[in-house]
Amino acid sequence: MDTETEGKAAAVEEMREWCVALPKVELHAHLNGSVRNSTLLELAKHLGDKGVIVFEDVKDVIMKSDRSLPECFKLFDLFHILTTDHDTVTRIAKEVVEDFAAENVVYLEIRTTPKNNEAKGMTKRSYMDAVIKGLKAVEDVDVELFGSNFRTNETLSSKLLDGVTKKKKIYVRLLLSIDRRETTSAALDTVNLAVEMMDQGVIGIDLSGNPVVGEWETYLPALQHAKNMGIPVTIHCGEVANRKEIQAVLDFCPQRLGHVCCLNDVEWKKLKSLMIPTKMQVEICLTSNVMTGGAPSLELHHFADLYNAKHPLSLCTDDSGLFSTSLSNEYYLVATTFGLSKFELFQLAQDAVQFVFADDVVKKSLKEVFKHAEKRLL
Ligand code: 6MZ
Repeated sequence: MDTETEGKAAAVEEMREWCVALPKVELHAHLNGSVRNSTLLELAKHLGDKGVIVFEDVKDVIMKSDRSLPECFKLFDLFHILTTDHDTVTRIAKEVVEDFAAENVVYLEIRTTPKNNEAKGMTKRSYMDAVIKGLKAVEDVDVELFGSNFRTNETLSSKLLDGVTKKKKIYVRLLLSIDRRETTSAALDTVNLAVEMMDQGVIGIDLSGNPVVGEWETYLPALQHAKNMGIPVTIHCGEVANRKEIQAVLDFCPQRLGHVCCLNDVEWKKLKSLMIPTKMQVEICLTSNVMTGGAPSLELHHFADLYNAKHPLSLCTDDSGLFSTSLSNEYYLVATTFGLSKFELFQLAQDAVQFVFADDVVKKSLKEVFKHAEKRLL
């Protein structure tokens, strides 16, 4: 390698490490889309040995790196076969938090679809209990879920007495997803479950699922119920060019929108101008959008347009496992594709604090995290 190439490689490495060290806020991460490939392969092997699936076929599908939008939803059906029993749900929830914390995500909103599965004795409630059990099982980092730490003071202080260095801390909150395949009644069940679990780390509702399936009118009563109950809502919007639905979503005015890929000029204008009471924040998922064709390329991604218009946005992974990305990588991509400086990347990460669904106490403590990090990173 000549000196120039070596210098370039060192600069890339330095920038990647800086993006990992940057404290980050993740607002759009689907639980089952964020599962480690190694875990999926292990689960597939286990089901293969039991004759439930053909491991070799599944292995190739898991390891494939390019995925179209329809392929993603076929894959989710496979993931759900692999992951949907209580113990596995607990395991993946634990691992997903560990993975985000390892790359310095300091606040994580995980969204997941509560699932009924009679064969496994699973109800939407027991599914969510299994998720929460997983969050409580994390040991490498301190997980803050309810506004107070899980671990008792006794355990914490004994760790300090043992001379163990202070652990990283991550705030985790849960959003319950309504799958577009669900009926009005099932969607309402999910919102009612969110109401029931508001004191257990659940803080919002998401509408997601295959964008070519289902009708807006089916979910509207549940989304309206969430709104009436004061539960924050985020909606996947414009993953495909469904003009009627994009219009309806913009009229509904959720607090946040995911993706917003296929908006036309009038819809862009509307999104940028609506103030009810503030602008709707956009969860930007670069890698996901490019892989699934929602954006033609990284360079032509609508991030640039929204960023230049100073529209509120945050970088997110969507499905870090499925798309082999990480939140640090998404920041790195923004730096290298759009030329943002470290100062601008820091601002972008810090600004995401304003859009978390958690309360002002959490926001205040996250602002402190960034204040401390600023001295170190800039
Ligand atoms: C729409 C998506 C998605 O809920 O089982 N999901 N919905 N667009 C996307 N972009 C690619 N990525 C994930 O996580 C998996 C579920 O999240 C939704 C789909 O409904 C998928 O089945 P959970 O934890």
